[in-house]
Amino acid sequence: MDSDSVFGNVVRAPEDPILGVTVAYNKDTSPNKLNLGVGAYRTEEGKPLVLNVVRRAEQMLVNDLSRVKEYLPIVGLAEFNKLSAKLILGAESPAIQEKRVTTVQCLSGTGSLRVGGEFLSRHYHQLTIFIPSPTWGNHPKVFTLAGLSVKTYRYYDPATRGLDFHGLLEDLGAATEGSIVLLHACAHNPTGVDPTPDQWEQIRQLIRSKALLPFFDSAYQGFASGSLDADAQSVRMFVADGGECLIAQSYAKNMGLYGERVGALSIVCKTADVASRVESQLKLVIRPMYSNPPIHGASIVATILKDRDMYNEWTIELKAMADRIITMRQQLFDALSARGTPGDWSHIIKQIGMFTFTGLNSKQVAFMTKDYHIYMTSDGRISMAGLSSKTVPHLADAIHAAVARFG
Ligand code: PLA
Repeated sequence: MDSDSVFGNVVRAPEDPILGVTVAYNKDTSPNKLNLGVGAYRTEEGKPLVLNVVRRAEQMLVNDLSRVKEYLPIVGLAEFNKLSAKLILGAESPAIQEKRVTTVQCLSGTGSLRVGGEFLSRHYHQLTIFIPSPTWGNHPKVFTLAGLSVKTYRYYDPATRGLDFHGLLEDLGAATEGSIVLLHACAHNPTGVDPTPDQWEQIRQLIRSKALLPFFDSAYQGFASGSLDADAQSVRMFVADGGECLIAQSYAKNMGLYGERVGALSIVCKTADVASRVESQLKLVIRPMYSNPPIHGASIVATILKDRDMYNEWTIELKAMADRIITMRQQLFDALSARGTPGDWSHIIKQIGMFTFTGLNSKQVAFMTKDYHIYMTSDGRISMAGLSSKTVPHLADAIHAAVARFG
């Protein structure tokens, strides 16, 4: 009997709004089922992809018998950390040369955000973090548990399906001095709407003038435009002004290392001395949390980033993934146009990155899941990376029917 258990009064928790979509998808027995929930890249054949260059790096690691399985230091693999900072800040970054950047290896993007959040809650004078509305569903949970107090700033305007730039400036302008501001470095999730370079510059000026602290979430470097440098421009703009910031990097998407949980947290400081003291405190955050990070994923990344040929091979494979996603946008847009689906669907080709924020409502989404076995998050976000030329017509039929039914 339940009542005999010391856990008898535990209430069943709901599934995660994103990862729970995969749980439901896995239970569906339809041969036509399609998972466009979680942002995971699939090939034209609908299969998960391990990059060639990653396979090659893994072979090299396996063949190298001098490699052992000892613990990494608390901050992770030194070479990986150095190369990660270079990747996001640029090879010639003065901040790196001046040793003002501390980088620690963390458990992918999520772990980097969490470690950064806990560091701030212990050592920063302002405990409020502003996150965009909407944002990745895990952000508020990560930062609340890290001990920060979460507020939102306006970001997306459903009427224009674009950036609510005026609202953003107004909300950040009204934020208490020193507040932390979470910014998506590129390919904003879930909206696919990014500020233009001019808008970024205005955001930067506002943030600096109010001494707000930028915390970048860079989960999609290379996935938005296909160029690693172009997708890092927002971050580099803020680092170039000499000010301080935090950056959480993930290799889940751009190297397809989802399950390896490999990422990095960089904190750009004013001086080398501050950076080294900050690092000493990051170790005190990490040690009681998971002691030290895993070795395999970081070794793959370091092997690729330090070898010119492998790096080049990676950029080509990365661009191919980004291009395939962009092609899917065009195909879906064309398919809806061909069907004469009511409404303006041009946002499908205008939005950037892994996701399209379709504007479909939760009723329409539920209908598409029930009648068409298409799985997506209830906010109407679809992972374009999960789509292929073969499945576009099925999705277009479903959207068309959903709009006709609940338009
Ligand atoms: N930040 C943003 C903006 C993300 O979209 C994601 C992943 C992460 C961080 C964390 O990724 P990582 O810890 O795996 O590096 N978002 C996914 C997956 C792709 C998820 O929800 O966990 C998504 O479907 O939104």
